[in-house]
Amino acid sequence: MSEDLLQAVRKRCKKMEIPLVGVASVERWKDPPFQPWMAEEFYPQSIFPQAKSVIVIGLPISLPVLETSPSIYYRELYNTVNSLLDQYTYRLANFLSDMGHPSVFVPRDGYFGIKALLKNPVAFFSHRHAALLAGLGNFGTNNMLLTPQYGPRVRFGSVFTAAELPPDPLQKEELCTRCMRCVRMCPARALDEKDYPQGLTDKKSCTAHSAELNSRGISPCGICIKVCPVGEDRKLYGREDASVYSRKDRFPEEHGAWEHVRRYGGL
Ligand code: B12
Ligand code: SF4
Ligand code: SF4
Repeated sequence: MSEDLLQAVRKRCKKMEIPLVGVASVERWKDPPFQPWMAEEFYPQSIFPQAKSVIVIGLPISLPVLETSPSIYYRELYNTVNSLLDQYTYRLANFLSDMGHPSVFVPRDGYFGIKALLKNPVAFFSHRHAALLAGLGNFGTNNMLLTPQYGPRVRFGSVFTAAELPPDPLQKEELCTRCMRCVRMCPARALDEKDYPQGLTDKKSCTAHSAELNSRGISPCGICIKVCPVGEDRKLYGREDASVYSRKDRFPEEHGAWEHVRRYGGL
């Protein structure tokens, strides 16, 4: 186990302003924390047989931008974060490979547009499960991985590496408060009240809603991550009171700003 190498990776991530970094040993996929789990062909060592560790990074989705969703503003942020995730994980993989540890990045999504998702809404690797096993958070009723720092408002990217890095401890405290805001506010009724993985997102309804927004240039939706009360980021933006989304009478300035943004840039 190389503690020094891990420190070098962390230093590199800090230089790139990556706030969340976690490490999982690939053995963790064989000893899942809950059932049902994914098929073995989705494990990192099945995709990259040299893999010994997975490094997962997380970049935040700024709450005030997400609050304008559905909008071109959130879409642009989503694209920016996606591009950074791919660039950072690509660079981290090369950083490790250059030091003699064969490594590869995994794209943050991995599908050929919404049509491919409508055909089969599953990718070859799950970053949510990787982030869970790297100790970055745990699952919420909205099927997203919640983190203490940003709740579900974080996107993940992963690096498979042959280096044996010391793994991070799993997040012990359950973060989801089961408030059911995500379930109530979902415009496609794609979520139910059961905990993950008993209650799974209705991928068809969510994807169909996303396809409709995409045809107007204002996907993704993201309401289920916007309304979640978990995350330190809510304090930073003065958003502890979640009634802000339903009470236009009490928050006219905020609603005015979101409506303004939504009027521009889409179809
Ligand atoms: C396909 C996809 C979608 C689809 C399908 C959604 C879904 N819930 O799977 C659509 C378009 C609908 C979608 C929507 C959204 N997505 Co999306 N999506 C993905 C993507 C590309 C692949 C997910 C995947 O297929 N993983 C692989 C399979 C193996 O895992 P799985 O589907 O989770 O589940 C398997 C196992 O867990 C197991 N399993 C689990 N439970 C059960 C139960 C039973 C009975 C059985 C038999 C098996 C089983 O079998 C499943 C199938 O093999 C990932 C990126 C990635 N590559 O990880 C992002 C990702 C999951 N999405 C993300 C986000 C943020 C969203 C949205 C909020 C949109 C947005 N950006 O604003 C919504 C939220 C929807 C929701 N609440 O679930 C983030 C999540 C971040 C986080 N904090 O968790 C990800 C990780 C992207 C990223 N790089 O950060 N998404
Ligand atoms: S992204 Fe939108 S449609 Fe999909 S589950 Fe979340 S709230 Fe529902
Ligand atoms: S909105 Fe509430 S129920 Fe949904 S994931 Fe967040 S804490 Fe859990």
